[in-house]
Amino acid sequence: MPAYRYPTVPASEITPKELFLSRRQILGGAVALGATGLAGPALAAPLSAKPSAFKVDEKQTSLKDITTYNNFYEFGTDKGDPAAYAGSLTTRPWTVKVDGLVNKPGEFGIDDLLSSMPLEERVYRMRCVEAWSMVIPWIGFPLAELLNKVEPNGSAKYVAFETLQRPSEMPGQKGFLPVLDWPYVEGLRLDEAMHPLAILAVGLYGETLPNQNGAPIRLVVPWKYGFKGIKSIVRISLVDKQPPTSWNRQAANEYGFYANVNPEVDHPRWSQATERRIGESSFFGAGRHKTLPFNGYGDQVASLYSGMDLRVNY
Ligand SMILES: Nc1nc2c(c(=O)[nH]1)N[C@H]1C(S)=C(S)[C@@H](COP(=O)(O)O)O[C@H]1N2
Ligand SMILES: [Mo]
Repeated sequence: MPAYRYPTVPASEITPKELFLSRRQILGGAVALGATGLAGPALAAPLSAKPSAFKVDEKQTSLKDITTYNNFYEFGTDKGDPAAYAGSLTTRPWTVKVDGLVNKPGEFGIDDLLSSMPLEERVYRMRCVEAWSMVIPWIGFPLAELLNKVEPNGSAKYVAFETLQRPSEMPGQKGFLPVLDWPYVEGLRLDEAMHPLAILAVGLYGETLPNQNGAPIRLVVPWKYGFKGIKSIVRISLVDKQPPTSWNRQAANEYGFYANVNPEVDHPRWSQATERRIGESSFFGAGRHKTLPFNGYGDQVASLYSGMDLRVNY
């Protein structure tokens, strides 16, 4: 594996999308020709989607930042690792198995999902538990659309998600001392999963999802910390008990099952009151954004948690 890193670019440099896309194509072409031998981002294909009313009115993070500053530990723990190493992930053929407490379990091919699901653009804030954030124009469809197809039965209470396990293409899964137990797993309560804001994303910025962002299909739950947004999903199971989740298993006192964005509950090692918006400058704390309860989606989701003590059920 070449120790390739994206060159550091000053935060002040803003690359217009077209220019950046053509650079990706040049990079992709170089990889195809074997000229460099570097793993690079996969070539993206255009994906059309209806605009939607789910759209935050804030400056969108650049495509370059969204695709070069990532958390995807299957490819390494540095922010640049996924962009450097995920290019070789094979994302076709790809099926998502949906099973468990349902009347009609099924396996869904990714291209069938892309052509049959109502694709919408959703411009959401994303707030990582590490106190940085982005604004991302996703393309996706409501998770509820897929769950309704399989008809959860009366005993289904939670939804469990699982990422691909393929150490031959995911160098982070081969480690001698793995950071996480693989495969990466996540979960939602069924009513959270059915909420219209919860989507399965298959693209961003008008194109199919770059591998480093969780190709070909990943979860986006904008009112929760970013680690709930499990990438490269191969299985979704309806279950009756709260399923284990990767970061909670790794450090239960630091990462809860619910993980709703909450500026009043600090991480044991840092404050969650503010966040650094990627692509914006901030010197000694100036220029940081205030973190909003439920990441700003409280009007839409707070009722899911009425009666729950969110300081306990973090
Ligand atoms: N399978 C898997 N999914 C994952 C992760 C991961 O390491 N593996 N990281 C999570 C974390 S911590 C964050 S913040 C988001 C980052 O998504 P992005 O790289 O598309 O911004 O993906 C989440 N999904
Ligand atoms: Mo994160």
